[in-house]
Amino acid sequence: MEWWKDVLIYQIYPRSFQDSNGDGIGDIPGIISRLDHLQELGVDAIWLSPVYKSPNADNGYDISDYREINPEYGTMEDMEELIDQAGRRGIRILMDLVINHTSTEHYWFKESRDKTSPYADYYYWSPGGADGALPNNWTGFFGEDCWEFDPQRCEYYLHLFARSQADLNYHNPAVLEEIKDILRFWLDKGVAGFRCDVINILWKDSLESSKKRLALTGSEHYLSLEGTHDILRQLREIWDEYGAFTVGESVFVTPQRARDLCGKDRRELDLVFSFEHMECDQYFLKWFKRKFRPKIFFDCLVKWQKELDWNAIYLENHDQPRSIPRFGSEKFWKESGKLLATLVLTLRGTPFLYQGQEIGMTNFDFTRMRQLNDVESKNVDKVLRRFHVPQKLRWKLIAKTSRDNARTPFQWEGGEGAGFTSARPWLGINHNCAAINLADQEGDEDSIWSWYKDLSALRREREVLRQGEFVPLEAGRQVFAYRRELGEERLTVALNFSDDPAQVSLDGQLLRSNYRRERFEGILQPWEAVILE
Ligand code: TEU
Ligand code: CA
Repeated sequence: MEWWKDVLIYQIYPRSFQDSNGDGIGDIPGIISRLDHLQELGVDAIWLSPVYKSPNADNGYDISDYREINPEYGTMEDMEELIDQAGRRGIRILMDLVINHTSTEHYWFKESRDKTSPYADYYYWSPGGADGALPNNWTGFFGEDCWEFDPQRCEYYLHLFARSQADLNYHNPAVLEEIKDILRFWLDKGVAGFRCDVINILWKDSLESSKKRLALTGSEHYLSLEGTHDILRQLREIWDEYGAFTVGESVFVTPQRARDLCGKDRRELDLVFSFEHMECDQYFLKWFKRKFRPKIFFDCLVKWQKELDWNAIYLENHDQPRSIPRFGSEKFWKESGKLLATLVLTLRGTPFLYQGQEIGMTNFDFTRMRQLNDVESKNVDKVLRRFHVPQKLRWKLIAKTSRDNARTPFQWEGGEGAGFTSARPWLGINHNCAAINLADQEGDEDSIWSWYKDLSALRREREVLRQGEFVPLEAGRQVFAYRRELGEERLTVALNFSDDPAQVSLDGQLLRSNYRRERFEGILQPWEAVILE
């Protein structure tokens, strides 16, 4: 059995986890000081969002040096200390591998501005049309043009994300060699693997214009192409040498595309994050929210459980709003927080928790654009403004969907600074930290935190929860029920995604209920989660 099928993984967004030196910014020594918390939760591996040197246009997803630590976060010694200290607790470190693009502050890019430099072809450059037209009609992920003119080289460069994130040109074999060296550099330091950022768009087959689409015009020239698979097969050789684990973030992924990446016969990556279940409360684009319908969500989860042998299970990350207001209920905050915990920790696959999820953190309570930091939110605001969308409506769309919802500082304590910092935090702390914080939940057996710890321990104890087959029982308008089966062992999970009670006909002895009841007689209370043996 591969080790990564047996573990619980926890994502840290370093900027918002723990500040150790009073500058309002989370850092690596801060993470080290909180390793006990992770150990208590039963975390086996940390996915660390980028800590490399970066001008932070996209908070580290714009890397200017892959072999340096962002000084705001600490030093390379701190990083080595983290790998070491985590290792002593049996916690592995996974780095974020962002290799579709680099920051325009990276020296490769600076060199690349000179056509005679050996780095000239490290990026996609194009002179554009005769009349100053852009090289093609593609559109980017962050709602802006994806070409930027560079006055020094007098050409445009491609950037599918922010304008300071230039796409690397893998048609130049030297680029892949650089990446291989970087992988070795980190694997030699003892990291256990990588979360691979937008990994299915590395290869662009041509820069031709294409059919206009509502979003991502041009994507047929880079989505999940053979060239990308070829790159991954080459990187796999290094990963295999070190026994490294990889989980890919792949955009517009279908079950087939996922199997092409991590099917047993292909094994280019070990796992992929799918997005379909995160899109069931939207029309086409995430900015156009629609009412959350549990049935669509359940059907989607069942579909992926069936289509793939092994899934990455998650409900939150640094790009998504928090899960309780989204899939649960703020009115039944505690109950629904525990219910979502039950879902993540009892589906078949490798569970990923995102910092703050274990205490039921909710979305930001900002009221103005000015309070936001996220480059994507800011760009989208600009685009909407261009289309004369009134300010109120712009804010409504952005507030619900902004990535900053998940990026507010961790709420360790109730007081000012929330135990996160003694200074002014880089991004506002939610005022509900007086009510939602770890310190309070630690002393409370009935808290969301205690429930996470309990279920994480149960999962560790019961092999059926880790390795068992998934058998769907009910995916209705309210209730999601399924069984996990391993040999003679059977556990049934029933979840009521509703403010109203629900009746189910399931048998078995009650093992857990988030209503702390003694017996279960077939009625699920609002947002009740039960596990039956
Ligand atoms: O995300 C890629 C991605 O698909 C999301 O950014 C998504 O497109 C976005 O939220 C728009 O809805 C990865 C990282 O997770 C993200 O933080 C980075 O900004 C992005 O890549 C660029 O590196
Ligand atoms: Ca700091």
